[in-house]
Amino acid sequence: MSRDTIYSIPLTKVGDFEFDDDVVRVFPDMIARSVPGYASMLSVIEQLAARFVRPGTAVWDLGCSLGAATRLIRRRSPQSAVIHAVDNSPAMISRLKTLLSESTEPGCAVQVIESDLRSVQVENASLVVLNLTLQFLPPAERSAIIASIARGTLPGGVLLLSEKICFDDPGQQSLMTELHHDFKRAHGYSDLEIAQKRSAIENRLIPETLETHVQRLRDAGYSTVTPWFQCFNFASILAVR
Ligand code: GEK
Repeated sequence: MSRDTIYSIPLTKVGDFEFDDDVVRVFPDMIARSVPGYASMLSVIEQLAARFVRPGTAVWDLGCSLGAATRLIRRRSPQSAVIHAVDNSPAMISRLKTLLSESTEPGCAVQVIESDLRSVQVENASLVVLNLTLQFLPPAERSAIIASIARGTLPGGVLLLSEKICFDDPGQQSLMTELHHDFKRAHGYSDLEIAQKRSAIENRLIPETLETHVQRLRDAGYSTVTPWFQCFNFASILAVR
């Protein structure tokens, strides 16, 4: 796995973060060293697939990147299920197609779709995964996106939503931000890398509070909405239709 050194040298101007070829090359290392609890999120997604994906239904992995979740779900799903793996980054999709074509693991069908997730119609879903993706969509559009996903989800189907979150309380916000930065330092990022990545991503990734996410899921018609994981300013919620 290639090591992420993208922000290790001083840049005269830090541009907005893009999911391009440079990021794709280091993505597994970048996300593992940047998101506290990423491995736990994936492991629970695999567990959910075993429980919730039913024969003949669809799984939607929206913002699938390199298919870390898709590849785990595939293992645990019935052969007659189909996974729709959606991402709007051509670089991510191209690499995912290569990874899947090289895989010899048995599993259900995977349809890889290069598209903005707002242009796909989720349907027949027993499991929908938004693992660290909604945070990149404009906040004003998030309720419509979640409502549309809920309409395409079968009764008893689930949505797994993981997000970077923020806090109303300024003390909590600054403590969680500092603890997240400590996490990144402990995983080998320098202060320069942390600062430059922060300015690259601040216009692209807009966190909301956990309460905002929970309320939106309830409003969309999910019957049970339960945060199941939080580490510092990252959280994951399970919502049952
Ligand atoms: C994982 N889920 O490894 N439509 C489709 N994809 C999008 C959109 C959009 N509008 N906006 C952003 N993306 C993955 C990790 S990464 C999280 C998800 C991160 C895609 C974007 O191209 C990228 O691949 C992904 O969402 C977010 O479990 O990098 O912090």
